[in-house]
Amino acid sequence: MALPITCKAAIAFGPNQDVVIEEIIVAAPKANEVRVKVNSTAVCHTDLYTLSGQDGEAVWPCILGHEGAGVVESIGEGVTSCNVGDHVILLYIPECRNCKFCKSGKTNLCSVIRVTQGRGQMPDGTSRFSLKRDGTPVFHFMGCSSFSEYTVVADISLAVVNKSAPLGKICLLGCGVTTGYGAVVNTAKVENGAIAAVFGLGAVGLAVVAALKSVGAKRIICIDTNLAKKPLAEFFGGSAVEFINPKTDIPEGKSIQAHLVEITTEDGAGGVDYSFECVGNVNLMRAALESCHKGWGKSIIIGVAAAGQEISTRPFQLVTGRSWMGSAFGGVKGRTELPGYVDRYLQGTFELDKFVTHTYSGVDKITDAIHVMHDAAAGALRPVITL
Ligand code: NAD
Ligand code: AHE
Ligand code: ZN
Repeated sequence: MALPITCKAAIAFGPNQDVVIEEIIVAAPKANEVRVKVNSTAVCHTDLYTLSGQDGEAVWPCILGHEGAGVVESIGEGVTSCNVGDHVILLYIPECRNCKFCKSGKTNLCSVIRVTQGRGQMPDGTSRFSLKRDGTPVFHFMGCSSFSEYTVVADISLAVVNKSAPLGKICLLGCGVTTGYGAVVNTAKVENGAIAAVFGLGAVGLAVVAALKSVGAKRIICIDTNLAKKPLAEFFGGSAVEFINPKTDIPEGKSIQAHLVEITTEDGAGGVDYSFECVGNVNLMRAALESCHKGWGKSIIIGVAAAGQEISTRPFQLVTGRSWMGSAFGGVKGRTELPGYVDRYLQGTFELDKFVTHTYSGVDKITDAIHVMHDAAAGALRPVITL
């Protein structure tokens, strides 16, 4: 029987505050739960978003982090899907293989533990984390909480992967890179020769760019307010990339959508076949939709907008054949598909290394990693912390 573990974690006590490194007690895993020694975690923009107070589901204090990989330390009663010592990637979208969603064959949005996960709880409605100093319970986050040396997750929230893969790289498959890649191949189903626009070139947007290149997109029009992203776009997208800084490259008084339609006009009609919003800005979501070609253009929302915000456009945009879609974790079923992504990384056919722009050692450095994600001049895609 596993015993509680004392370790360090980065605690988020409230919005717009630095996380605080504290000793915590991590309880033993209960039935159908797994305790993981987190080896590596990256920081995703969504961690910043929740820490900024824009996430309507935030609960405090909590342990953020959801791009994590580690080693199974102990398992609770009834766990059969993994063993102690297995290497795993944490999954914020679990895969139970038994709920209405999993069985539909239409979505990756397994919903069996979504309600408790959104409340920062384990499936039984309680937490496995508490502060060592006074026993205060600490909430979980996105079913992962990777900003801790040890975490407890549901057994359906883990992908067991090849042990030879470096955990400091494959932790990225827990969110951003997989999301961008999957949005192209699973959600949009982009075909060879397509014209696409990508709004926002963080790790998510650049993973979209890489996937567009891999499926043979003819033009990959990249839009970012940070010029430093241009060489990265060219690295991931090659010669198909065109870069637009909307602050400097668009004629005065012209919208980005009007510009995109103009530069793609052929035979009297213009617009991109596919657009991807990878920022979380509702104005850009509209621009992305309205950049699409009449009759068939598809716009995929990936960015997460602040609680309470809404999107709008003239319904005529949809009546005339454009589609507005969304993508969570790129439509990827984590337990089934991530082991294959890891194998492709090991074979050299799936890029991860170039997304790791900053590395840190020790849980104490999570604050620095969060700060670097906020610093546009640092050009961070993914800071990875080895715990
Ligand atoms: P990031 O902060 O690393 O990158 C955002 C990029 O957008 C930056 O390059 C920034 O310069 C650019 N940008 C900001 N404002 C802009 C504007 N007005 N016009 C053009 N570019 C602009 O973020 P990330 O980690 O790549 O995540 C991107 C978004 O995707 C976030 O909203 C995140 O929460 C969301 N996300 C969603 C999923 C999902 O499953 N749907 C998964 C991961 C992340
Ligand atoms: N808590 C937010 C929702 C945030 C959101 O949309 N999350 C994405 C993943 S972002 C990963 O970096 C997602 O997968 N959503 C599906 C889900 O079930 O949460 C809010 O607005 O309340
Ligand atoms: Zn994320």
